[in-house]
Amino acid sequence: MANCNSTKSDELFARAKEHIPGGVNSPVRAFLSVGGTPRFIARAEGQYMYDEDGNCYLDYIGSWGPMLLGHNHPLVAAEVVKAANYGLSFGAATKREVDMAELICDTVPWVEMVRMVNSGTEAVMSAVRAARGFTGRDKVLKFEGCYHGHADCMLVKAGSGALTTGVPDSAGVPEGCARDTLTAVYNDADSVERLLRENEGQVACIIVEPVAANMGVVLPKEGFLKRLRGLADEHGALLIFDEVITGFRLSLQGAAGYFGVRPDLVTYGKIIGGGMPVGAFGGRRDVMQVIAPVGSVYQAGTLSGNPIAMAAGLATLRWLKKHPEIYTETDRLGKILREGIAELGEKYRVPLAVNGVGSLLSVFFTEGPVTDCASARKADTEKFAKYFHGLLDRGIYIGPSQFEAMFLSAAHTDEDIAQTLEAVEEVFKIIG
Ligand code: HOZ
Repeated sequence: MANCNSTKSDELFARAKEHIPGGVNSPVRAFLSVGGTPRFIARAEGQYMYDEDGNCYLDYIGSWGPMLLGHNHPLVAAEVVKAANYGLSFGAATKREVDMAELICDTVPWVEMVRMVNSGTEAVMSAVRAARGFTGRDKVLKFEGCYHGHADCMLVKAGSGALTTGVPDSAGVPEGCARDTLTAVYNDADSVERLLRENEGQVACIIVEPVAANMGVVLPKEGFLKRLRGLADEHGALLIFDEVITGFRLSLQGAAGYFGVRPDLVTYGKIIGGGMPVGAFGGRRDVMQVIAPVGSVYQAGTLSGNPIAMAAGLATLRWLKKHPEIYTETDRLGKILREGIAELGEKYRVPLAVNGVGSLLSVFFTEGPVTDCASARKADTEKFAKYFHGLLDRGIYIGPSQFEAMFLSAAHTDEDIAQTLEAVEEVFKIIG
């Protein structure tokens, strides 16, 4: 038990709770569903994070996705410092924004135009508005357990922190807003078809995480995404892939490239900002041209295309383009980890469903299979809490919720995976 001392984190958490709701600036961080004190992080390097008490953690959160290159990558950090020397924000057009738009559009052929924003939430909110403006329709169709940020119309049967904290339908969302959000069952295209028929001519878009990663990781069944493409076309709705997590993570062309299904619009965040606050939405030229100042769908932002964020994002994406082997390598390590955990589950009779693809994975404490939100919710969250703390005490840092993903990075090594499996074995011996 290397990492039990949390004196400074305890003190900081007590102070934080006085002036920050729940002591955190994003709910899952509060450790509510696993109990205990959130660790206050002082610095991070490569695959490691260090807290205020000096504990070192092998990190599998990676800032919830952005740190695919590992923490504080020297090339990214150098570009940020270089950019900072020239000014932090201009509120005016810059060359880096053009470079970023060209880089994204050159890499992802179905993204013909792109608009930068400041977060994944903003990207989704704007993409949905664009879809509504383009189609002249109000309703949006999402999936139970998918999380698309915290815009009002997306906080209906939502995943991530909303699921963890038990408020998938948030208070404060006007009834009228929620009424225009239809929710289907992930991996059940028939449920989508039914809703489209019942709301014929009214659905502006189907929005989906092509790999769901906010009810834990849930993979699309064979043919599911293709069927969504067909249904969207058939019913005149746009298909939006929320690739805030999967974009540039599953492949350079994200999940759309990985599964070979083209959306009309795509949302990005996380990796494209290399750790700085960024989001983006893009896609078909005819759809994107509804956005102001060309079209009549308004969207704007003082810090959009911020030069420091663009510098970090460009450095990250350029590195990924130069090192495409990262995708096969993280996939290889992910597979060893997934298979290793599944074997240990069998050995110690811990009922498990291990889902994953590429550098994303989740361990559900249920017999499984986990294919949608209902089956994810069957997981034993108390067992997860014990597992989480067992790993944390052994210096392994995973998301403090059954319904979040584990993220691998280019910095993780075979030794790290072996160390993690040793820790998992020790914990399974106790909780099995
Ligand atoms: N919504 C994020 C997980 N899917 C958590 C963000 C955070 O706490 O930083």
